[in-house]
Amino acid sequence: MNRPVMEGLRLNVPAYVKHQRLVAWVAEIAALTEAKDVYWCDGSQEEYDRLCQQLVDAGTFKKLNPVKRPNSYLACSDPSDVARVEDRTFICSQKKEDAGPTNNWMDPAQMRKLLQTGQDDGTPALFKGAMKGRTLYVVPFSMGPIGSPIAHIGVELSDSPYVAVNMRIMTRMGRAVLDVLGDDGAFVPCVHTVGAPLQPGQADVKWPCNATKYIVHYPETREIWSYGSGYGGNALLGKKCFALRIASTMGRDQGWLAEHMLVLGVTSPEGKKYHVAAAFPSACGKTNFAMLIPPKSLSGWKVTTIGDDIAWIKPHADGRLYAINPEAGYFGVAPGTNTLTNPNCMASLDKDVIFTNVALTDDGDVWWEGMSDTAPAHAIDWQGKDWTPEIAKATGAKAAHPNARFTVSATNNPALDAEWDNPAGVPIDAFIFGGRRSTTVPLVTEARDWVEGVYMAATMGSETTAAAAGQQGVVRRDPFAMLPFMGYNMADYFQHWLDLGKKLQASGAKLPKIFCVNWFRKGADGKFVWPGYGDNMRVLKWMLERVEGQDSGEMHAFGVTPRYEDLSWEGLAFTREQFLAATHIDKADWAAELKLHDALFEQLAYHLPAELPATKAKIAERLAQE
Ligand code: SAT
Ligand code: MN
Repeated sequence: MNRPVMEGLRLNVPAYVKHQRLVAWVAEIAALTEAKDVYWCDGSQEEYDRLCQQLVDAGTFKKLNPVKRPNSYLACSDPSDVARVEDRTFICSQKKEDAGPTNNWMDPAQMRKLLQTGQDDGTPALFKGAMKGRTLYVVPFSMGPIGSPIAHIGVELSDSPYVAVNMRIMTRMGRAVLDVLGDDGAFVPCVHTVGAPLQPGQADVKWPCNATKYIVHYPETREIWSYGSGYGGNALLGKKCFALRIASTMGRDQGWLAEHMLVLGVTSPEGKKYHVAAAFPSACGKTNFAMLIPPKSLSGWKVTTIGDDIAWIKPHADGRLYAINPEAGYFGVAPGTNTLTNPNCMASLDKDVIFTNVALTDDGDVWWEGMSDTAPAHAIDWQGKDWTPEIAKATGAKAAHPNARFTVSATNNPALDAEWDNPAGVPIDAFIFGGRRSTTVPLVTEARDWVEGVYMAATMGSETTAAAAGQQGVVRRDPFAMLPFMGYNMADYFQHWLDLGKKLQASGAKLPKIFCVNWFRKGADGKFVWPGYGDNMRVLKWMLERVEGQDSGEMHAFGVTPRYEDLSWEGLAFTREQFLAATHIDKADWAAELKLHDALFEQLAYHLPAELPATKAKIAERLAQE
């Protein structure tokens, strides 16, 4: 089947590939992008090692000291390509209203001209010739256990070997996926280019990318086209693009949920197992929470990880919601991670890791801010410059970029849940929604019912982080922690959650409880009031007691909160005053907060479910009476 597409280009289709539509599509993209050649990833260890060596030879990867960090690499990106680009991310539905006011939208016909076919004024399409001088990697991947009825398959065509090796860690990738696809299986086509074609004789750079970036989704045809970036969620298209934006539209159409949630298992001292799904915005501690180690005084409790970023959640015949982690690895934030904040994560990073944008130490290992109390006396920072604590003090230079990441297989995690790979998923007992808020939002609140829970999740706010390009630390509404990841109209998504709740309730099932948390409140001294990390187990334990029907806590304007005596304080010096600082509800702050909810509802007026403003009115009324 090695038929030439263009002069000199062969498709190199392996004999095991039986899917003619896939082959035809690869041929079409290879012709459009004028790739130098085509390579089909089989997902083997041998292939991974070979591609990593190739990246070392190209200068993209630095192999780390094999004694200190076996089989691990460091990549440093172009300084302009360090995070997701939300303002360059588009949902190109046929109708603008279906993308909704929280997404960038362009007419799909217009976008196709811009990316694929060329514009009316003769401007060539961005993808035309975009892979010149580069290999096109065919990366077949499964989101979810291979062959699982809940899993879905994608194929990413990328000119980045960095993407190919990261995809091998982050997804189930390779030949086994094509075997499941057979000769006519459905897959989500994902096209990715760094947008840096090479002319004959032109030397490559370490991190090719383009100042122009487009991260484009066509929800109706379930296609992804990504141009110009090689970083994270912009380029590893199985993650945010497929598993959240495209999957959320699949979930809307098919009656399930694709959520920006970690999923954890928690086992009580009595041996009862619960499962909790928790939504937090990017870089707000999902990985830490999913790998939590309880404090000594609660050591009878055990937390295990099912997923750290994304959950696909489907209603089961038994009336409950079951969740799987569609991913197979973690793409987590390195800075701030250490043996105290997340020992399980640190242990996961002992070997077989790809680090991106952390610092290189003189002994060939990695370092990042917050990894240890004492910084190395000298390192090479993520931009390749000399770094010392003195330089940092004088210039503020960071050794690692604040959005520096590690890519590591889930199987490296010592706290991995035994069920993490179960194709049936795990039944969810509680949902948690949390933002990063220095003020206003109390430590934990339980919604009175599903509708109030949806209200709390829909109106959630969070301070922006380095995970996305743009200003940091500003509060924005981030409904369900899905603002950057919604594949359709946000108001329709709220309706989808309400409908699902109604449907489950009608079946007589016990709905998961919904909680809202804030680990990030600060005191007058500017320091976090709540210790967080392992001590979050104290809050989690209270939630599970509530799931068990315990009458602990008190009702207030938004729902139920624990009293001081409702949490276990053994082993932690945390006074009533501190508890009050973490939990108090300030009327004036909340009056201002509710105005922001109004502003959100105004923005989302089209199709906004009437239940939400009605819930707001009730909350405002209760608040006034308090
Ligand atoms: O770059 S990613 O989108 O994968 C990370 C994140 O923002 O959560
Ligand atoms: Mn995320």
